[in-house]
This record gives sequence, structure tokens and C-alpha cells, in this order.
Amino acid sequence: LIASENYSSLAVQAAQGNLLTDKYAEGIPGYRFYAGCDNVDDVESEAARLACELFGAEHAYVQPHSGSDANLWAFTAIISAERQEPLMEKLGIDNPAHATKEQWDEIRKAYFGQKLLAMDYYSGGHLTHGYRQNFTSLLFDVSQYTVNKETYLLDIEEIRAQLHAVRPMIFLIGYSAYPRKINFKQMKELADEVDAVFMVDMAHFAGLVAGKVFTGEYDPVKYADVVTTTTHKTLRGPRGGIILCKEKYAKYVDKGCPAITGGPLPHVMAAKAVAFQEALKPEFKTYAQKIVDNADALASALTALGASVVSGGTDNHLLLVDCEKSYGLTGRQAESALRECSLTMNRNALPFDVNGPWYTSGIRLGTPAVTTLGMEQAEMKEIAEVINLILSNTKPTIIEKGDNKGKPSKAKYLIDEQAKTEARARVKALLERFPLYPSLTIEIVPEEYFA
Ligand code: DSN
Repeated sequence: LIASENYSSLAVQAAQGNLLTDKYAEGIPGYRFYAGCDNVDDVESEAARLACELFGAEHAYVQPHSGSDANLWAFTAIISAERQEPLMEKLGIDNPAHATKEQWDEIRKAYFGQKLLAMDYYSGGHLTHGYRQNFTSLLFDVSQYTVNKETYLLDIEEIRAQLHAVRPMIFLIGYSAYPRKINFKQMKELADEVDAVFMVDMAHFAGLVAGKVFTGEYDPVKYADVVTTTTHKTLRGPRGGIILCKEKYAKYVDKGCPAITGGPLPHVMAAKAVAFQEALKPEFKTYAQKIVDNADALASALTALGASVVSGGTDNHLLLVDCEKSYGLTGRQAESALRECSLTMNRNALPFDVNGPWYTSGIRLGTPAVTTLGMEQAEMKEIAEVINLILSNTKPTIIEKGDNKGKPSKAKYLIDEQAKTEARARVKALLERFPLYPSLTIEIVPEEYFA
């Protein structure tokens, strides 16, 4: 039930585990700094072509190793296009290697400290969107918008006011923990009002875009200048990232190496190509719709049992449960108690969370993986009942010594044994009905193999 995870197909896994893993391939197809890349060129070109076809993008760059890499790469490309190149032209420099030390100092100073407006971590934004402990908060002069304090939804007028006050170079929308869909046409119009580059991080919901659940004004690829994503969440590919962009940014995005990283991972690019091909099939649309239907069913069932679901529900693949409000537990206690009963999801900070990012007040639940297993709405009801059984029978322990004596612990808890036994049995029964990779025959690898 971890919202950012899924089960990739055996075809994806087989593509990722092959000889391509051994190959270096700095550069891009047809322009490599290594010999022997002919096959890698074909693999990378095909993965990029499929990504463009799947998302209707003008350009795709499939080398990023992760979503965080893709974001750093995209930021660098945008700043290069918007600041570095015009300044180099003004200084009469055609190549960074030809700049004098003084000229380079001037370029460097113009590069750092650009303004980024992005979503606050507690409202659901990602660490790479300017979180204080992330490199992006050093690279940029960061301002952040939050969800509305009453509704916990993004408020277009609040964002517009902030955009006009800040006038950022980059306006970034995207999330790891926001349970609603976003109208990207509206957001692009806001970006245009202040002449900001419009970037979307669709890491979490790329599968819903590929599977045509988020279409029209809700499809970010139509509207954003640059879109980043991971390939392994709702999209169900190998762990990795990609960048999609308008043609204007293509030549900057393609310079990920040497700008940020060295060698790409050809085996992962092969697996990405396989995943894109899978996502182009009609069955993927059915899968994507089921993810959202299941999330909605899970949110409704939890709400009916009395749990407090942040913002009252979900439009996408994830939901947040306020465990403090619903059960008097921190997110950490809820996460551990559920895990003890064989349910895996992660604790998550909620908007304006007073418990901070370690203990947190909530849990984040996602349906991509259980939907891959074949579960449907009846199973979501069962999962909701088991979650409620566990959490309503879990209590924080009381601290016995020190300054906090007599207060409830934020980490320790006790679960009623009978509830634990019942919950474990119900989870086991459920999972037995939905095995992972039923077609896989397990052969025991001889022990000598590991000697
Ligand atoms: N770790 C991912 C998530 O769980 O949302 C984001 O990087």
C-alpha cells in the first residue's frame, strides 16, 4: 500500500537484468563519448520514441536514474536555457570551456539564486521542490505555496497572489502526497501571467496520465514547458526517471551528461522501453482507471468506519489518513502497528503537521500495487476494515520517566493481541487469493552458485 511503489512485469525485470548493465554510454544516441554503443543507441532512441508516443511529448530524455535526478537535471536545463546561454551570448562565449575565470564567475553568479515557486513539503510537495535540507534550497531562492488551511486543497487565487508577489523563474507543480487532481491548463495560465517557466513533476501520477485517466486540462504534458517523472510508481516500469519537454528545452535537457551525471544505465533504459510499450496497450487504461476506483473505494470505506481522510477523499491513486484525529496515534505508531500485522504503507506528514517529518500525524495509502495484484473494490473494503481493526485497537504507551512523564509516547504503542491475530489472518487470506507473479515457477538455485 505504499503509494509510490508497484510491481513491475516480469518482462520489465528481464529487460533490466541483462548484459546492457555492463555498458558505459556517456552522451546521447549518435553522439557518444564511448565506443561500442550501437545497440545502446537503438535502445535509448526507442525508449525516447515510445515515451513521446505514450505522453504526446515533443521531446523525451530517458537517462535520469531517478525522479530526483530528473528534477535536478530539469532545473539545470531550464537555468541554462534562460540564464546561462543568453549571458554567454552577451559575453561572446560559444562554449563554457572558452570562458575566462572572470567570465565564468559572472555566469556562475547569475546561475545560482534564481527564484523557484513550488509546493511545500507538508502540503505534499517533494524534497527536491525546495525542501530546506535538499540541494534545491541552495540552488534556488525558494518560495513555497501550501494547501488552503481550511480545505487542504490547492487554492488557485492564493497561488496566483504568491506568483505575482514572487515572480519566479520556475513555477513548479507536482506532489508526492496530495490526493487530488490538478487543472494544469489553469496553472499554465497563471505561469504565463508572470512569464514563469512552467514545470510539472508527475512522478506519482504518470501512470494516470499514460492510462488516460488524467486527460484534457488535467494532462500536464500538454501544458508544461518541462515535465519530469519517475517510471516505477503508477507507471509500473523499472526504477528510474525521465524528462519530457517542449522542443525549446530539448538541447539543454539532452546535456544531462556532463551537466549532472556520467554514464546512463542502458539496461534501465531498455526496461523503460518495455514499460512504455506495456503502457501503450489498451489494458493499461483499464488498469489506471482501476487504481483510481480502488483508491476512491478505500477512502470511502475508511471514512464510513469513522477515519478522517485528508481533504475528504481522493481523485488519484493515494489518500492520507489523519491518525492523530482518528485514532490518537502518530503516523509512526500507525505505520509500525500496521506493519506488525503484515500491512505495509508509510507514515506521512500532513498539511501543517505539528508532529514533524519523523513522527508525523498521518499515513499515506496508495492502490497501484494492490491493483496490479488484481484486487478490486471488495478487497479495498476488506483492507479498510483491517486497518480500522488494527488502529482502533492500538494505543500509545504512556511515558514513565523524564520531562514527558505521564504523556503519551509518539513512538511506542501496544496492540490488542486478539485484534493483531485476527488482522494477520485476514491479510494472509487476502494475499493468498492474489499471488504476485502466478506464472513464475520457483527453482531453488544450487548453493554452490553463491560459494
Ligand atoms: N519516495 C517517493 C515517495 O514515496 O513519494 C518520492 O520520492
